[in-house]
Amino acid sequence: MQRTDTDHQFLTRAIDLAGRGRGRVHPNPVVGAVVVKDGVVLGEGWHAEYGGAHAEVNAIADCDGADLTGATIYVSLEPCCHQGKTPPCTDAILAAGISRVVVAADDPTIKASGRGLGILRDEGVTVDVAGGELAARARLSNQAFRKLARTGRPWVLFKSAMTLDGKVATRTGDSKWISSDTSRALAHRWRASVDAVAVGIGTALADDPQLTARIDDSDGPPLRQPRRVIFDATARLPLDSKLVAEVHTVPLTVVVSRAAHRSATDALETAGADVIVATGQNEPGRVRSALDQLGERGVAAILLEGGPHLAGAFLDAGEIDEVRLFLAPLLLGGSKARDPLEGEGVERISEALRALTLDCERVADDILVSARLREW
Ligand code: AOF
Ligand code: ZN
Repeated sequence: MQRTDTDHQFLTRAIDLAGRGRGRVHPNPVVGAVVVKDGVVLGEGWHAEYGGAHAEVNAIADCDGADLTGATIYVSLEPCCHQGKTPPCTDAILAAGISRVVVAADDPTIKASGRGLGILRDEGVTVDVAGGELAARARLSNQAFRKLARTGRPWVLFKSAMTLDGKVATRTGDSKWISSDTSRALAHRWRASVDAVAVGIGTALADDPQLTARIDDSDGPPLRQPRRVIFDATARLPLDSKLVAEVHTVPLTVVVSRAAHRSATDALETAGADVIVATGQNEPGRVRSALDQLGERGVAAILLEGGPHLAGAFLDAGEIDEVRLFLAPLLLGGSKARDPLEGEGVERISEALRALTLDCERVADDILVSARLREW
């Protein structure tokens, strides 16, 4: 594309505006748009509510009926051309008489992926697609949406809290608490930002957790509650667990294997749980099968909280997309103290999964290390 400083500036603005929809449009993408004519911004918009008007439509409406002939619209995602919950944005752009469309990222959904841009070009609109850093930024803002669109499986964020010697529990299994209150409150915010929180049955039996998003901030708005997902091959989750007790307040999915007894899965279903039968020859295969079925249920982002056995199976399956690890200033020692990731692992360093990015920040007494493993 013919890049100018102004293109860069307005496209950056569109990507910034997209962020205003974060947390409100999920699992749809965050999208922002800016309409510019003769170097003057006439309108700005973003996708603000799930099922609501798209960014382009809002930006055009914000122009208050100004003559948009010769105007350019900058959009962080390629415009849709399908009739979904709202009419196609390509129609709105053409109807407004806009002459040029500048796009940051592609939309990988089957019904989009270049079609809207083709329609616009056929109608004589100049279409420019950004590359480089702006395109990457726009793609990063919609990782869950993109992975679900491309693979049918949700994007997975693995979170763990470990000691300086890399342990997540003592040799007796004690793990309360490794990270600071502040770190744990942050993790509760992450829960509120995903569609599902997943743990293995070992963790569910040991801790009897609720897995809801809770923060001691009575002034703030109520947190969005993710579905709880328990990987429980033989359906051992007790009917009197807190997870089952709250099933009518927050949805609960139990992932079992074919080895689970029908009587146990029936009892869970009768109690109100959603039961998924994961198929596959081994644990990584069953993880992928479960993710396929969760994707079909519209789950786009999962926070994986362990334990080590389940997290290892996710890693072996190649299904961890990002990790966030709290490093706490503790040392446990002990060869039987637990590591964050079990499973098979790799044989050679040359086969190791290498993070694409690595960042760290101080959170109270802990250090938070974040790494992106895959980009979509
Ligand atoms: C755009 N601009 O602001 C957004 C787009 O069900 P709907 O009608 O809301 O359509 C959702 C799909 O539209 C979504 O999966 C994605 O492909 C695209 N999102 N497209 O042109 C926007 N939010
Ligand atoms: Zn649209």
